[in-house]
Amino acid sequence: MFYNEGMNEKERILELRKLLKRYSYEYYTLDRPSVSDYEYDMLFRELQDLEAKHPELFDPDSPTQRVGGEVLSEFKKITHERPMLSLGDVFSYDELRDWAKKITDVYGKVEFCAEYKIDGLAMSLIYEDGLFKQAVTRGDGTTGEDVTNNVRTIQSIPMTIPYKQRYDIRGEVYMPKSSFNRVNRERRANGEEEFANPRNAAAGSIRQLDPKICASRGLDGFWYHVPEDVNSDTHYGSLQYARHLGFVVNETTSLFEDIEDVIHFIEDTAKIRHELPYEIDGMVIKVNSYDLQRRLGFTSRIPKWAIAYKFPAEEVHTKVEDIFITVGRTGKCTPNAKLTPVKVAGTTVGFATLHNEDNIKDKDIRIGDIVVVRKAGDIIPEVVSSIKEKRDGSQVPFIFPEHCPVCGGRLYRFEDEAAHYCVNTECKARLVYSIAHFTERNAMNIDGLGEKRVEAFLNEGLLNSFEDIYKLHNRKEDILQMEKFGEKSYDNLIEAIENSKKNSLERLINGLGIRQVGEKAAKILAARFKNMEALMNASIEDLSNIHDIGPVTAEYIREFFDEESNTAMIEQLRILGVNMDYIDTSTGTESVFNGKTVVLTGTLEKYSRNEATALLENLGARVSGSVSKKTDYVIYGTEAGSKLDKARTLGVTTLNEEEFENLL
Ligand code: 0OX
Repeated sequence: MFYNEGMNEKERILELRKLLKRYSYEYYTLDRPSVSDYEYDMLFRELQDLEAKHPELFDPDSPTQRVGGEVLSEFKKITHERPMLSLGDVFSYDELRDWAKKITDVYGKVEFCAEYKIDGLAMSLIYEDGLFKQAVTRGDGTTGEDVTNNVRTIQSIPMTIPYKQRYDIRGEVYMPKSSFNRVNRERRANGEEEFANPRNAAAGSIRQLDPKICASRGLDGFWYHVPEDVNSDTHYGSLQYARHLGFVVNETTSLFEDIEDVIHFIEDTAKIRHELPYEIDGMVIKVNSYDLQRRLGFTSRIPKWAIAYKFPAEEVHTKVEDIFITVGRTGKCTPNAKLTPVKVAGTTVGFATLHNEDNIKDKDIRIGDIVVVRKAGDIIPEVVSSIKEKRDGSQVPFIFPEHCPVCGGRLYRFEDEAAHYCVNTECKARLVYSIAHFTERNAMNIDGLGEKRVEAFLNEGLLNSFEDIYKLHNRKEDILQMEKFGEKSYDNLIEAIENSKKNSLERLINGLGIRQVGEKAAKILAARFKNMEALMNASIEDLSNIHDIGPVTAEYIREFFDEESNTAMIEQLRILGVNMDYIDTSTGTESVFNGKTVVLTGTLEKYSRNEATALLENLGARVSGSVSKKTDYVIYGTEAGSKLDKARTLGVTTLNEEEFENLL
């Protein structure tokens, strides 16, 4: 829409970058978008296409570079120029009053700044010459980790600011509740362990070596501390200036002259905190004047001029009406309490996990007990304890069943494990989950065969295994008799099943439901082994030599293929026409770099670092920042240094630019 006919592509690139930066600032920082998501996406794509045509115009600050760049093999340790402070905390208003009194007794009337305590990950952002230079985690307060590549993907953080001196601003990177729910939904679908709370999820995302993963997690940030007074002699003033520079400063941050007013603010916040789109676990109260902050000073790493008031974990009482077992995809049996519904931390809770047998025994939780319930990390409901004084003799201790509630098979509790498992691979509970996982979008992608339908088909005796999916066309009559099944949906289902036979190998590997092998690991395995046969023959050593496949996962994979019923199932799938080969969509041609880990070092003559990276990634390689024994190739240019030496010491294949080109 801003396109000017006479404009050349270079000008258009520059214009698009400017436009997209503005839209992104309006959307992420101001929360006030002026164009639709669709318009934004179209402009973004146009810029991506033009940049691909003009690699010579590469700019690390382009909006397209904020969706995840170079993959690292470790984070660099960075010493903070000024230590990152911790907060002392209080748990009651009286303790808060005492803290304020100690200050006002000496200094008289004092202005306090009160702000939400965001439950995330403390971070320092460094700007030089008006450009974002580095993001470092708090670490131990003195030394943190360089997570610049990941933080760059947080769209609300400005990459340029109108302030030319070195600028250090600190705040909290957090995961909004909406992202947390989405990420956990995806993890559940992939059979991965869910994050316990948004804080863990944010920390787990920031610690990803591949920034694309971090970018996909929807993190955000609030900025609340400028250690050196810039353009203001108060904390509040420096936050207003930070907002002017483009940072997201929490709007609720407020000034008070009386600690009693601070307490009212805390009380009001406590009432609405569960409705906020992000988690807060308390409030932080700071002395506003920088001068007074300096006079008050510190005790070790804790400033005397700030304090955290922590919200108490809300606990409620309710009755355990029953205890029942659920069986997961891996056969793991989890005991759960059915509760008389009760409101806690913002939602009504009717069920709570009891984790395992030992937990029930240790806490002596009985059916009929009145129990204390709270949400762990304010998210997942859990039973804290039973109230023994409220027993009337009708309570019944829970005896962990010896048999699976779904298939009746024996339950096993393995040595050193707290959980019970149903090991019957034909167990219906396991089957429903397993088959639904097999058909899922990221796996075999069979539309029309979700969990509900899989269950219905199982009940009708139409499905008992993965193989049965590919025999469903023989059961047309039976299927058409089922409720909500017309000719059209039958045809669609059969077509989706037929199409799934042509899937590339990684989808099948993901669908098999091997422990710890989700979408990402499946891709790596498919790219490396190319066909099912080779993967099935891989040794634990072959597998754990692959970057990103740890020794435990390697063992799970080997175990899976050592099980005869699994190899027989795969053979059946092959006979039924399911493709067992990797289809390389990166270039359509086979490349020696496909599935390999490559490190670039020194200066190449014909390619910039980014061009070479893009080229290799298109060929299916993973480009890493450091050399280890898992590296397959080190490609070196002039002035290559320690990485090349290390590669030679480790016996990793090294290629100069000419050799690299020959292999291309
Ligand atoms: C928060 C938060 C944490 C930083 C340096 C001295 C006091 N989690 O929201 N810390 C601080 O301030 C510290 N403020 C906050 N709002």
